[in-house]
Formats: sequence, C-alpha cells, structure tokens
Amino acid sequence: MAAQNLKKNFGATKSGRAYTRQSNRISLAKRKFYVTTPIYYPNDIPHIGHAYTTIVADVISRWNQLKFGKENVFFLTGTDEHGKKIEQAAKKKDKRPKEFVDELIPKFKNAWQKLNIKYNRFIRTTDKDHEKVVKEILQRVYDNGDIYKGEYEGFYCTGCEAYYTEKDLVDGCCPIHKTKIEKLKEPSYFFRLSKYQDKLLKLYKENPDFISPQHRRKEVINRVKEGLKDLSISRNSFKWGIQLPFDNTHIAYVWFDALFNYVSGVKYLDDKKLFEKFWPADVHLIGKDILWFHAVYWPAFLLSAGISLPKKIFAHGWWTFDKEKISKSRGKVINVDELIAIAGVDSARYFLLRATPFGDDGDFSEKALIERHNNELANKLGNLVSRVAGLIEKNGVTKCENKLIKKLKINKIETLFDNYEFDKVLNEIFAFIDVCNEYIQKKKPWEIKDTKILYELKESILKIAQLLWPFIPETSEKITKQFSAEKIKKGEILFRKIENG
Ligand code: ME8
Repeated sequence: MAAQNLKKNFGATKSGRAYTRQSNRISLAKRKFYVTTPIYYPNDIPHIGHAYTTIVADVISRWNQLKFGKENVFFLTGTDEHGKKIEQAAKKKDKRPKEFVDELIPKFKNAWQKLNIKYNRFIRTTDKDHEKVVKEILQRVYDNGDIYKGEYEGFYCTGCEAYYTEKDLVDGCCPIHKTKIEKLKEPSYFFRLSKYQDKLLKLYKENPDFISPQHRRKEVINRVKEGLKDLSISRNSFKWGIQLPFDNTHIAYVWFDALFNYVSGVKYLDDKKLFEKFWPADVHLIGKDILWFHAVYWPAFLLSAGISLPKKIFAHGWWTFDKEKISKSRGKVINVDELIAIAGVDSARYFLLRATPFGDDGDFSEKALIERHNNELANKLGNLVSRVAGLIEKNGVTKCENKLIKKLKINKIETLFDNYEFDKVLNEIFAFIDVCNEYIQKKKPWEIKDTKILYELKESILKIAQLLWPFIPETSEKITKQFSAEKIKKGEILFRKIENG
C-alpha cells in the first residue's frame, strides 16, 4: 500500500516538467528492469558479504519500481547447489547433498526476509525448470560444435570451483584460498572458449558499459587479450551435478550450470511472455571475485547458445571486517542476525549503501555503523520528522506553493541512482534534510506560527521518505503513513540513539 502511495507521489510531486521530459526519453522497450544477485553457495549461513549484494539488488529493484511500476521489475536471487564444494560440505555433516542444502535454504530465505528484501524469485539450481534449461543448452551447444571431448589435466580449487594453471598458484596453493590445490586428470568435455576471444573483445569495445566499474573492465580486457584457452565444462569423478544429455557419465561443471540461472530464473523455456518481457537482464550484480566467470564465460556461453547478452555486469568491491578479511575460521565474520542486532534493519541497509561507493572495497565496523545511525538517521532525519510532526500536531498546516522543494536536486539524484552511485544519492538526500532543518531554525515557525512553512516541510518530508524508500523501506513507509494522515501526530521515535557510538 505504501509503495503504491510512493509510486503515485513519485509522478505527482516530482518537479512536473522535468519528469515529463524524462519519461518521454525512456523508450517503451526500456520500461522494465531485471536485476540479479549471484546465486550463493549454501554451504553455510549467509554473512554480511552476501547480505550486501542482496540489499543493493533490493535497493535497485525498489528504485526501478518507483520508476516503472512494480509489475515491470524482476529481482532474482537464489542458491548454487551443485558441485564438489557442496558435496564435500554435506559429507562433513554426514548428509546427502540435497538433504544438506534443503536445511540451509530456509536460513537464506529468512535472512532476506529479516532484511526486508523482496525478490520475485528465489531460484535453486536443483529446481526442475533450471535443470531442464541447462540440459537443453548443453545439447544445443554440443550440436553446434562448441563442445568436444578431451582430457583435463591441471589444477582445481574446490573452494573457488575454478581451474588454475601452474603459473596461477602461489607456493603450490590456491591464490585466493591459500589452501593446497587438487591436481586433476580426468576425461572431460571442453567448451571452445578460445573461439570467442575476438567476439568478446569486440563486445567490450562496442559496449563500454558492459563491465563496470571501468578499472575492472580494463583488467578483464587485458586478460582476455593474453588469450583464452578452451574450458573444461564437465567432470566425471563425482556425481553431484546435472548430467550431460549426451553423456550421462559426466556432470556439468558447476559454473556452466550456475550461470544459466539468470535465464531459467525468468522461465526461459516455460514462459515465453515472461522471458521476453524481462530478458536481457539490465544488470547482474556480483562481487569482484567472480567477475571473470561473468564477464568472459557467461557471454561466451550465451553467444554459443544464441541467447542475447545481459546489458551490464557490475562487480562491486570487497567488505572487510575491522580491516581484516571476512573469515569464519578466524572469527572475523558477521552474520545477518548480528548485523541487524547492532542498530536495526534500516540502519544496517543505510550504512552498507552509504559508507562506501558501490564498486570500491569497504571496511565494516560496528562503531562506524552506530555513528551513522546516531548522526545521520537519528539526529538529522529523525529530528526533522519529529519536530515537524510535533509542530503540525499543535498548529496544523496551510496549503501553499512548496518553494522549499526546489532545493532538492531531483534530476541529479535520478542520474546518480541510475549510475549506481548510491552513496552520492544518499548524500544529496541528506543535504536536503539539512536544508529542511536549517529552514526550521531560520523561520522559527513555533514563534510566528506560520502554518504555510509547515505545509512546505510536510510535503518535503513526504518526498524525502519516497526517495529513501529503496534504502530504508520500513522507516519510509512509517513516515509516509504518518504524514499522509488526516491528522498528523508526533508519533514514535524513528531512530533511538545508541550509546558509545
Ligand atoms: O561465488 N564482500 O557464491 P558465493 C562483498 N555460487 N561481497 C561479498 C563478500 C565480501 N566479503 N563475500 C561474499 C559464488 N560476497 C557462486 C556464484 S553466480 C552464477 C554463482 C558476495 O556464495 C559477493 O556478491 O561464494 C560475491 O560475489 C558472492 O557473495 C559470492 O558468493
């Protein structure tokens, strides 16, 4: 309901002409948005890193709902359930892989629910429709000659679910996990990745926004220029995966399986209308750890399968915890319940989006979160809302032209949002909150009892709530409800200050 209101407000209160101009610019074909997160390995409960990408996807989804309407946005998340890593994790707990993941999936769904994340589908790679898609594509790619049989001899890190060459290793260990690496020698089917080198380079060149941020795009281009080897896309030494349709003694390489979730998520084979409405994805959000798989393998697989390419891969940075790598074994990990316990859901969401530019690495600390909660959410936003509500409760409002809102840089905010510069979006919104707080100080409505000023403030607060809705939905809905009521009342405190911040 509140979202409906917000949507209405968005069209109605936004500086009229600019909005019309803007909406004319958006072609009909573009009036939808499809955002995805990586599908996470359910070998443990989700932590702050997984929460981060999923919260950002939720923010993007909500922002596009405001622009295009709820029905024109699709947000996909889910879990990556096959492969050696999951098989090993299950074995450790003495469980069968499916039984093991079935117990972890509710933990992911619960975590997203607690964080107020509203996805359209939670895809699991064990879903029947997904398995059907992967098999059909494997057969297609095999039939068109891009898959051939050979033998893989080399290194494999199960933690990364990735192949390595001798020169990638550091002292004989995986460069990421620093753990001992497995040497493989087994029959395998290969995908002709080498054939796609020039096509990929052309793709990056012709679509400079395909990979973001730019410095990561350059890294990918340089590596692709060094040459691409054909990729082993099947395993036959274990069983937990999707069988190749043309050889049931092999299972698909987990990344060949996982990447196709993005098309099966919108019902590639089962619902043509849905698929055509949302595909190609507008953005795949990922962490920088898995950029190579998404920027190189994924478009090559799609080109081979004859499916159009996503518009953008955005690889964000890495969160550390008190300046150290997030690591369960060293106790440097913060799970979703712990994150929420610090200062509530909205403050956690706000902090993660505000503290570091999207794309850069960031450091998480409880102290920094509490500081932002106190100084920005409680002192600036909370105080504005409570002061204005209190004054209106006593004095009422008188309708007038809202001159104050002209200080809100709405076009700039829209551009920043669409450029994934969320920290700057929040900066702009909070600059306007400062303007509103200063306006009260200057005009002293409690002395002169000017209820026109209170009307301007009320309308401005409604606009602020709407723009903040993607970030702090629960608070924004409370504010919207409070300030849309016939009789505005002071109401509860939105953000209680936390001591020792
Ligand atoms: O890679 N900082 O799954 P995964 C920021 N199944 N983001 C982080 C993070 C951190 N410290 N730690 C994790 C996989 N992430 C595959 C994906 S997609 C077809 C298959 C986030 O469970 C970030 O989005 O290892 C990263 O890319 C993802 O979790 C990796 O999740």
